[in-house]
Amino acid sequence: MTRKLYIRPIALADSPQSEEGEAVRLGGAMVWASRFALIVREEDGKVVSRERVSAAQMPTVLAALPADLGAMAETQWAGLRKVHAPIQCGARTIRFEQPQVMGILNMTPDSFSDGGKFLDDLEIAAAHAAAMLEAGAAIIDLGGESTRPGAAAVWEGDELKRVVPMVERLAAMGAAISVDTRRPAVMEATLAAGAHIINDVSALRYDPRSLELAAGSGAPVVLMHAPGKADDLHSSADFDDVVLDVFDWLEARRDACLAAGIARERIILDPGFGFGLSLAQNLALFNALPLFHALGQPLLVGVSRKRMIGALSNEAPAHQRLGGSVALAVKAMDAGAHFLRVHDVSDTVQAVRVWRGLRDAALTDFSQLPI
Ligand code: 7PJ
Repeated sequence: MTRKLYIRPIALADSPQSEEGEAVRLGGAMVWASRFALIVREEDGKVVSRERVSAAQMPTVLAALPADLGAMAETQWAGLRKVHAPIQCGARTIRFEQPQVMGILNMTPDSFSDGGKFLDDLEIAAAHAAAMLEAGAAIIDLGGESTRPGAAAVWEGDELKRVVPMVERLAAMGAAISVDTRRPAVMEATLAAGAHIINDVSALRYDPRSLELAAGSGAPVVLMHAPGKADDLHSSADFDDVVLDVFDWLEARRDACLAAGIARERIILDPGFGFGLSLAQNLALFNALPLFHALGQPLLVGVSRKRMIGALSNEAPAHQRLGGSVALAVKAMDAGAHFLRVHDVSDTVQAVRVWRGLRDAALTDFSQLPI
């Protein structure tokens, strides 16, 4: 790695009328930023400089950078301001100007928060999915393999048996469907059965055939960061700087996917909360979410009921983490996240609607601001 530069938004606003003067819109979301940290780090991973730059100053500052950093900076500056084209999931169009809720449907015996509930009864699972759609979920994320720490790997045949019939049911309901899987055979079978999006917590690393399959399928893909090898998603990593290392990692995976023929408009990125990260690392990464817009892709955040919430709330068990999940969903929206992957759809959709109402008001009423 050579010297690298990062543009991290540090002053966010709810409208372009920021008190700091000019603000730019992040990732086409209802989120603006008026001030940025320009961070440079050397090949050895050490950050060597940080400079604050306002949105208004940015073009001048970028033009004055040395050539090696200048090109990187221009790419990130364009990435931060990129408006993402909608994605098509069958008859449904998913747009990015407001946060979209992805409802989790686990067909697993051992998921940490709802394991076993839906496995044996397709009717109960289908009713739960229908309720999530009714409550306003834009996408149903169907999983047949638990990726919680210590979960046993499932046999591919079992995973197929768990998810394919459910995909057929969801497709018949007209749902937009993503499938949370690391296996190309499961990707292929579920896409054939009517699924639309591949959600791979190994970012298409678990099986080398996944890249080719995903490229050939034309389906949008969610690439999630997980440290370590693709078959041990919870091994902890030795980061120089968790935020910048995850950024570089996602950028490299995105570029590997582009090289394999996956279209840029079909790549969604996810920092991978909870996977191999300490509480401090999860929190640092979460606070740095706005930086990830610089990659120029839609962002997905999955923190629902995760352990970091328990760790901050007297070890509340998974089913008592709604308040923390909604608090983090709101923070993710403030950071411009495009997708929220959640268990509690109706509560999260309500939070999205209230958040959206506040943003609409901020965009239309400037009468209280100083001139
Ligand atoms: C995530 C996921 C996540 C994406 C899981 C759990 C563990 N996919 N699959 N992002 N987490 N894209 O739900 O707690 O954070 S499984």
